[in-house]
Amino acid sequence: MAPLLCERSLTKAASTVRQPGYDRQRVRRGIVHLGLGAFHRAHQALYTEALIERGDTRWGIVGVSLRERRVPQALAAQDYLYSVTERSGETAACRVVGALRGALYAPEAMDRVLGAIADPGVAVVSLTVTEKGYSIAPAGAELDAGDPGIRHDLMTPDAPRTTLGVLAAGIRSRLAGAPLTVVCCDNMQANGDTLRELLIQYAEQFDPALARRIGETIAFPNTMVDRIVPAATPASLDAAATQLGLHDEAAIVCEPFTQWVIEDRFSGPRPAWEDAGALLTRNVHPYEAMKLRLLNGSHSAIAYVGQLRGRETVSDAMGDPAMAAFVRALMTEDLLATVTVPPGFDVHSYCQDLLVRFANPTLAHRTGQIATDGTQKVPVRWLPALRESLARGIERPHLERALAAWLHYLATERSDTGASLAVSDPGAPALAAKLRGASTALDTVQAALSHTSVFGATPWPQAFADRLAGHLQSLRLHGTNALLACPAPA
Ligand code: CS2
Repeated sequence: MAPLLCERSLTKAASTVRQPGYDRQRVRRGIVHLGLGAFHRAHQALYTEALIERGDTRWGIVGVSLRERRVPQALAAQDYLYSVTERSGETAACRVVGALRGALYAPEAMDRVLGAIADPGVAVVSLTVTEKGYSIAPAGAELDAGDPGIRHDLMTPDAPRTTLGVLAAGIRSRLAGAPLTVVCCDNMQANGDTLRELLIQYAEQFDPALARRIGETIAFPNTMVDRIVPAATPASLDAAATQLGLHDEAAIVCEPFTQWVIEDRFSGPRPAWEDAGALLTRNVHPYEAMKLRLLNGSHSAIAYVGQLRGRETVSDAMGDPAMAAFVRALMTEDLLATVTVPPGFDVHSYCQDLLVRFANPTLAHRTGQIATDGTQKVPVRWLPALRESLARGIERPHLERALAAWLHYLATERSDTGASLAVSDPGAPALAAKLRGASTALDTVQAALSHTSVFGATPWPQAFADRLAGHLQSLRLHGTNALLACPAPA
């Protein structure tokens, strides 16, 4: 096997690999990042890497993993170095990233995590902890008071285990005068505003002065982040090792595309991420809604319909003509009609580009990965578009089909051919139990729509429920071919 990637082995990397062109020892710690998954390492960390390359050594990153031991452990063994390989068609570009200056596994290093957040040299805490990492009741921006992690943290706020608990405890031990900006980079609506609300709601329950301080002194800019970064697999690690010439346990393979739009609302110093290609703007909302609906909304449809049709990856799904036609119509007719396009933005090319990105065969982005946590994702990606449309008396036939596919997926956990599907979503069992407790298609739909933590408390129109029931019934009788109105897949 090739040697392991680390400072000493860098000289043995393939000559085509780009390496950090700066002295890593001079890089100070200026950012704490919670959620050390592949997305952060292939997205925000690369924007920061570009600034360090330009000579701004203030923004080294301390990465924190709240749940997963494997990644921080692998990174520590590699001097916090890892590689990113961008792949599309025949081209692959591999680089080694040096911006990480530490990687902590929070359950075993909580003092150091809180110390890092409290460090006055740190001016930014950023997050990618996924939608379910915020202890949020998905239908609104409310703290889920029943979340066992939150209940635990409220009993012992200085020994927290949730994202909100860790953030609050870190901020509590920070000097009151040291400015801080918290940059949420997860796929939620108004992600910064939402996180601010949740953190205040949490802190109010044990330290009202802290809640006030969070509300008055800390900035929470909204952001839109975009890059398709599939979870690593043995095959992607092999592909990366071939490019790198070294063995890398934390290697990432992703698409070349990347985009970051950040609301220009910081408290204290900030990295000049615009110099690395980010867009700093006064209003992120149009970008965020556009991306959440067109990209993530289509992705979720690809995931559930794809799982039912036995399509393992997004590119397999896009190679299925019936699905490709369905996804195009869903995106460019139903979802696009609900989006307010940012001024001067060419949304039609954006959609075409999305379809090309989805078809990228070298990524092997698993539909099963995107299908996770639907009870958190669907309320963000589909339901606002549906609500707004129905309120104006407009039907969204493709989106309604996608929703029926999700309910069928949850209720049956079986593909069209009867293969069992692994549903991974902590919120799913409660909803699935209600779906399975109903008998007719209409009863099943009514049971779903009355699950208020996902579908909200405002009633949905009866005609909408009837249409959903019709789709669910055809799924039950004839599978997704009937739903997509197409001949049997090859
Ligand atoms: C995907 C996203 O897993 C998912 O739910 O829709 O991770 C998606 O790949 C990114 O948001 C792309 O920017």
